[in-house]
Amino acid sequence: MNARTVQANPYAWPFDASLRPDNTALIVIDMQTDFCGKGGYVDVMGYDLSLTQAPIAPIKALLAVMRPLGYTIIHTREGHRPDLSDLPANKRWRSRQIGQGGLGIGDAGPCGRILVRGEPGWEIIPELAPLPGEVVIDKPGKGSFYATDLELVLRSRGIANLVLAGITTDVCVHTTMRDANDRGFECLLLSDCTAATDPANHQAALNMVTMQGGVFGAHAPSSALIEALQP
Ligand code: C5J
Repeated sequence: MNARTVQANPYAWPFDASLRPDNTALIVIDMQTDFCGKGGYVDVMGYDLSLTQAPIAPIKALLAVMRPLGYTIIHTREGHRPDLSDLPANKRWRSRQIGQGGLGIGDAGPCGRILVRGEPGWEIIPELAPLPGEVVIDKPGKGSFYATDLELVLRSRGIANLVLAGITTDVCVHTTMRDANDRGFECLLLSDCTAATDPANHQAALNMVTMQGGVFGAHAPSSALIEALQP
């Protein structure tokens, strides 16, 4: 099999040039209305929605390339049980410190109860809806491994390489990347398929990846990945 790598920063990714559909998954993190839709949690908190909406088109274009090639596609959703039994009190308290009118996680907002499973705001946005057969991981925390079966799914499929997209770069994407890296997965963060509610945090999150020779993996624009995927 031919070696295949992405021109990434700070190294050509993956380290062993083993980019193949059978060992590589794209994970699209938390592209939910609560994080990028009108009336969702990020909107209620008063952040600029255009920032978290920016990755929608690049992710859509990337899915159109990776799906037909047979790459594993995984989606995650951050959310809590309707009875909030999996919502730590400090997470709820902190979320109420910024929302308009004190609205926080579990409270009723314009898109239903914020970050509660089954509510309209918790759904993945229609543009990036999972296709039948794609894996969807429901997570109560910021990282995608904590209290989920993500690692079992990845190991069962023989996945070694993880391509990360979604929002937000500095919170759920970075937590997932760090956790995946500690578990031995080879990670690539896509700079245009991720975003933060603060552009400086997005840039800082990219910079952090490149320290120490690629301390958590590498990052690249999706164009570099798409180029590497060409036959
Ligand atoms: C946040 C996330 N930012 N998906 N969640 O609270 O990054």
